[in-house]
Amino acid sequence: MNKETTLEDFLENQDPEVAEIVDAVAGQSIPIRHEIPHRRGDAGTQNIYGEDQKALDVWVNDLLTHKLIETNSVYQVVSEENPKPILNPGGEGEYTVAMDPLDGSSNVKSNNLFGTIIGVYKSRNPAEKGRKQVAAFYKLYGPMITIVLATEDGVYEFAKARKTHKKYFLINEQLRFPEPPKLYGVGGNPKKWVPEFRYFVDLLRDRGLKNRYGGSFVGDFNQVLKYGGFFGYPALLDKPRGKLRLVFEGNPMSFIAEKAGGLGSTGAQNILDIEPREMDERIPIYIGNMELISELEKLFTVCKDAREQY
Ligand code: P6P
Repeated sequence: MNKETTLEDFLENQDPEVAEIVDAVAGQSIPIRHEIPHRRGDAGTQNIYGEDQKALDVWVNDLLTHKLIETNSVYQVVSEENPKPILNPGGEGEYTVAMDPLDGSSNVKSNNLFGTIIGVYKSRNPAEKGRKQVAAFYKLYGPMITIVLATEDGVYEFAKARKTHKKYFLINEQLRFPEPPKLYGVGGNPKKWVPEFRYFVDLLRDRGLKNRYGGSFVGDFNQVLKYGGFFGYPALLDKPRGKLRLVFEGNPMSFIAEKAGGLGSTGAQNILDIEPREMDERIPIYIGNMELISELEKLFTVCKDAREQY
């Protein structure tokens, strides 16, 4: 595919409904970018996790939900910012979209990276296993606005062009986590990491991987995808399920990771194989180069077995 391929060109070869869904989100980049300076504060409301919502969280959530339902390909939108699924009023559509409309919204205050995470399912079940996704993508608001899109046949990256608000062009295709891994980023208070995880992070540092953590999953994942390495929001001593959400964050990003030759794991199992028990389920997330994630899983297993001996 030549480098001047546009997102529209690429989507012509995809499932038409998936294309409509990607296009609905891609087309809102400029309105969202322009709205950011004017919605920097709190909304005065809370999401389903009881977390204070930013004004931009609510605005972007409402905008993208409306644009997605408007396509008539989408039967329902499940969002981190909505207490229940938003259904297509006409009962149209065979697809479910799971989204974190503004991942990393606390970074708006500091003007750091944030973005939108989307998982696409050809199903009317709002809580399918992540492996049932047919596509997943994220939009990253950085120096460039980019879309990283995973379909069945690989991971593609598009950059927002200077012209119309819908025009993006292909800048990377068949993205894979580079080897050797160069970066690691880990959330949570290190004092609350379990000992074996602290040992693993020390291993990464001793091997010369550089610490890069920016406070948004979408931004921290993107740099691991580009430089190779590891991102984790781990189980914590006081929060054994960690912070990040299975349906809205773990599943889409693990689908992308797997299509890029990597792995998303809870430390005990592949995230894509988890049967969601509730929409707001949190899980520990370890994601990045396959070898590193597998090494951590083995370390956790050895420590668990050792504990169970005595
Ligand atoms: P902390 C953003 O709020 C988020 O959900 C993820 O995007 C990010 O990885 C994590 O939480 C950051 O959490 O505890 O570092 O603020």
